[in-house]
Order: sequence, then C-alpha cells, then structure tokens
Amino acid sequence: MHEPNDSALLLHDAAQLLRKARRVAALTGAGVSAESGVPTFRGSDGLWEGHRIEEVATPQAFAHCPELVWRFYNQRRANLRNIAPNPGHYALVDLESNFFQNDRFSLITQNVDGLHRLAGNQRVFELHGNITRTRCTQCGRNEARGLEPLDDLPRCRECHGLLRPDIVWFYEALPEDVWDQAANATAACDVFLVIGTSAVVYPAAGLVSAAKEAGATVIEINLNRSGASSIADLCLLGPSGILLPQLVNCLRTAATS
Ligand code: BV8
Ligand code: ZN
Repeated sequence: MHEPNDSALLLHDAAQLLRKARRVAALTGAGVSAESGVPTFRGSDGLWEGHRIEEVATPQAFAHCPELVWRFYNQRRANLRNIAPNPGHYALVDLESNFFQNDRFSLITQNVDGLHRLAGNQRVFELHGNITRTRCTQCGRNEARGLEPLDDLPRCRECHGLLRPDIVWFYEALPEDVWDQAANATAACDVFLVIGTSAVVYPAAGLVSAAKEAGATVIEINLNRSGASSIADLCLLGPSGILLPQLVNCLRTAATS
C-alpha cells in the first residue's frame, strides 16, 4: 500500500488504474457530504443533543420515545433544505456519465441524505435508506415526502398508523435487494473506491475487504486514515470535494493523451 508521499503521483497512479478499469464501484460515507455542510457522525464525536447516534438511531429508541427520534430526523431533514451537492458529488456523476456508462459504475452509499441522486448519479444503492422517505409502522406504506416539514409524530394518510423514517437503524437488517445489488457490484468491479467513510459500520464496511478478495484494486479517499486504510492499495488523503474532481481531471487528461 502506497503511503501518501506525493499526492500528484498518487492521483496519477489512481487515474491510471481507473483508465484500465472496466467496472468501478464506489462506497461513500458521510465524509462525501461534509463539504456540503452535512455533519458527519463520528466527527462530531457522534453526539446529538447529548445522545449517542447509536442510541437514537435504533428501533428500541423509537419504541421507547418516538418523539425524540422524530426530533432527530426532523432536524436533519430541516438542515438538508439548505444543502446542495458539492464538487465531490459531481465528480462521481462525471465518472458514471462520461467514463463508465452502461451500468459500469455503481455508487453504493451509507448516506441517507439523497445528495448523490440529487447531483445526478443514476445507479445508486442506498444501503441505509433515505431520509426523504417515510414508512408506516402499521400498513408498511412507503412514501416519498421530500424534505417537507413533518409533524412531531407523523401519521399515515392511509391507516393513521405512526410513520417512521425509511432508514435502516442500528440492529436492523439492510434492505435485501439493495444489499444484493451492492454485493454483486462489489464482486464484479476492477476498482473499488472507498470515499469519506470511517468504515466502522457493518455490513457496509465489509464491502471493502469483499472487493479486495474479489480481486479489485481498492483506492481510498479520506481526510484521515480509516478502518479501510489497511486494506486499500492506494490512500489519497484530503477532502473528497477537492480530490475527486482532481482525480477525474487526471483521468480525462490520461484518456486524451
Ligand atoms: C445489522 C442510518 C444485523 C441512521 C446508519 C460490533 C462489531 C461489529 C458490528 C456490530 C457490533 N455491534 C453492533 C454491530 C452491528 C452494527 C454496527 O456495525 N455497529 C458499529 C457502530 C460497531 N451494524 C448494524 O446494526 C447494521 N445492521 O448489523 O443488522 C441484522 C441482520 C439480520 C437481521 C436483523 C439484524 C445496521 C447499520 C446501519 C445503521 N444506520 N445510518 C442514520 O443515518 O440516521 S449507520 C451510520 O453510520 C450512517 O449511515 C453513516 O453513513 C454510517 C457510517 O458512518 P460514516 O458514513 O463512515 O460516517 P463517519 O462520521 O463515521 O465517518 C466520516 C468519515 O469521513 C471519516 O473517516 C472522516 O475522516 C471522513 N471525512 C470527513 N470529512 C471529509 C472526509 N473524507 C473526505 N473528505 C471530507 N471532506
Ligand atoms: Zn399506514
């Protein structure tokens, strides 16, 4: 694994690897949205109103105090109304639209903010759900609600059951179809980008070693070292909103030279 000695050299190496790749998969975490102003989980020492995220984002917390959990999500929904994708998001759209068309680019995200689709990526697998959708705890009805303000305890328009965010909480299983598509994309890729994630939440973080075992080259982009760094073949340290556009520019230059 290269140490980050000369970022220009590392960018060049990473671009060469992408240039030779047929299929690319990218796993993103909260770090990709950080430069859009979305707080990360563990950067803010993982606390929200003094609660640990792992304590608020659970079915137990929702059963015990649904108001607290809805306050947590309604506040994040409100924050997202003033948030836009950043150059890192658009660089990933560039990769899918101009370099790896026809389903050869798979974007696997742990993020629930919807910014990858908002930026324009098409083939997006949201492992942990999406904060703009609600699900009825009574009839299971799944609704796209955008970022409209919701009640403190929102009710289903069909059966008046209590709604929950359509998000995978801790100790809940990931959506099977989404997981299968993400695992298949990981097994089929030549280059696996792991971007802006501490790689501590499973089973998502397990995709990094799965990619490696399937023979992919793993390239990490992160501000700091993470749980993926020891597996990565290349570690580009820096903000993804800067490094991703630089990487795509390098790839574009390499492709035209
Ligand atoms: C499950 C929705 C079983 C909520 C989320 C002990 C050991 C191993 C596993 C476990 C264990 N105990 C419990 C578990 C399982 C648990 C888990 O992994 N826990 C961890 C904490 C130990 N996992 C689960 O519970 C999963 N389910 O296992 O179910 C099961 C199976 C069958 C049937 C029933 C049950 C469910 C996990 C999903 C939880 N939901 N999100 C919400 O969002 O409100 S996880 C949450 O963490 C977010 O989705 C987030 O995306 C995810 C990971 O965090 P990151 O995205 O990585 O964010 P973080 O802040 O940590 O890091 C940011 C990174 O960005 C940093 O590295 C930073 O350096 C970098 N960065 C910052 N700025 C930038 C940057 N990089 C580049 N540029 C920048 N500008
Ligand atoms: Zn209902």
